[in-house]
Amino acid sequence: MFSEKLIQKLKSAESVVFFTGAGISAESGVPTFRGEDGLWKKFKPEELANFDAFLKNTELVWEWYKYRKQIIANVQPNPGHYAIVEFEKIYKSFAVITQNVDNLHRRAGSKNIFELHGNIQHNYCIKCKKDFSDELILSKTEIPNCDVCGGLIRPGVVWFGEMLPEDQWNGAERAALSADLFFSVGTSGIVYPAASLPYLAKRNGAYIVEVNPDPTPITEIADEFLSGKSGVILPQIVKIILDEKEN
Ligand code: BV8
Ligand code: ZN
Repeated sequence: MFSEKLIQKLKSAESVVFFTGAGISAESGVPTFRGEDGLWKKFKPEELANFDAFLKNTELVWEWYKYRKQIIANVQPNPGHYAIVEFEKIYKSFAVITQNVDNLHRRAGSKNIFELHGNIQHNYCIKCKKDFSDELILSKTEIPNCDVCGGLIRPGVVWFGEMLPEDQWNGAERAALSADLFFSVGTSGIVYPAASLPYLAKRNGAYIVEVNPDPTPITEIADEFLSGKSGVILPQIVKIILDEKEN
């Protein structure tokens, strides 16, 4: 199922990076953004995932995020997330760069994670930046306000038009530049600057492996396109590496 070249790369790689999108959480039951069951089928990203929309339709935007928080609170990591945890044990230089805000990589046990678009289980006051837990947010029906300064509380995710957290972006860029094996898993490669990372890694000599049921813009530069579900394909790759190590 896998090319000799990929097997060689798996054996010789020193620094491995996984760049993930909503597709890796699909098998956990988390709807993707642009797929058939896409979250944005009902809503448009510009209507919801941006700060102006939040100020204009605070009630609607909070409703959408509470709906997504409930989903996330009731799902588990899937074999794709756990396979990536195994990769981290095998390769001494390793990073997960995720666009996902669902915290599933951390819950699966991944350690070196760069969360480019924040984390839906975080919330903070837009005025004084105080952090607020989901328990408090989900216990309220009305729009949540800060108990210190009265400011409006927002979800801790990066919206369109907002800068990515600098430390996360810088770490992700450094990891992409140093990778000799770069997996792009479950992302449509549409959202920037995140989607520029596979191109950056490629330019720096990384071997690019894409895992996705469908081709994406990234497929053009991928050295390998493994068409299928990450929850099926990634555990198969881990098995190959472990078998190779035994022989
Ligand atoms: C910024 C958090 C600027 C919130 C998200 C025109 C051209 C280029 C860029 C732009 C442009 N106009 C505007 C921009 C910039 C904009 C952008 O890129 N827009 C796009 C839509 C064109 N980007 C930004 O605004 C970013 N900020 O640029 O700042 C700036 C500069 C200077 C100074 C100030 C500001 C911020 C972007 C962050 C937006 N936040 N989410 C929330 O989640 O609510 S984006 C959102 O999309 C999620 O984070 C998601 O992760 C991300 C990417 O989506 P994917 O993960 O790829 O998911 P998708 O559904 O699309 O695809 C799923 C894939 O999985 C599919 O391919 C499917 O086939 C596959 N799949 C399905 N099942 C499986 C599977 N794969 C494997 N296994 C399976 N089982
Ligand atoms: Zn406050």
